[in-house]
Amino acid sequence: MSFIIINIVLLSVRMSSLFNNILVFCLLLFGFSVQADKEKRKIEPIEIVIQSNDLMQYDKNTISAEKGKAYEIILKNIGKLPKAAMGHNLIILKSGIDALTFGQELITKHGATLQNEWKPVKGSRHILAQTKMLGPSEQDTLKIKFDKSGAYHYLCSFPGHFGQMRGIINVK
Ligand SMILES: [Cu+2]
Repeated sequence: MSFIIINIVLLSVRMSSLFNNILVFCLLLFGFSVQADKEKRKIEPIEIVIQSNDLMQYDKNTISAEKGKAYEIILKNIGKLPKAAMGHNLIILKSGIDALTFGQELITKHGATLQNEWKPVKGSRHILAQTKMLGPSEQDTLKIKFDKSGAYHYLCSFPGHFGQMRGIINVK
């Protein structure tokens, strides 16, 4: 009889130590997932959506950003007109480059042509990042990090659009 009792006690001790192990394991797992969550949050890029439309407009002309953070800047063309008539892109210039001046020199100096969809192929030293030329309902994403503070101008390089399709990203 006492042998059975001892056995039961031993079994329950074993069970409780097994339970403890499971508990510790669960706590560790929870700890790891919290940590992983934190790290994921840290590296997740900040999303900025800019829309372009058939009225030759961006929906944002001023954007604030922070130095050193990762951004995903998404251009969405919500227009309906064909690309050949009302295409839009987003060209972010390097800090200190003026969008109006760059826009005026797109064709004469920076190599934008109908054949290359108005991409300023000779102006790359002035450009930080650029999307492709978008037709109706298309979108393109720029993954970008600003490594110094300042004003970064942006514009659309479709002929004549830079007059109103431009803006500034203020990075601090
Ligand atoms: Cu445009």
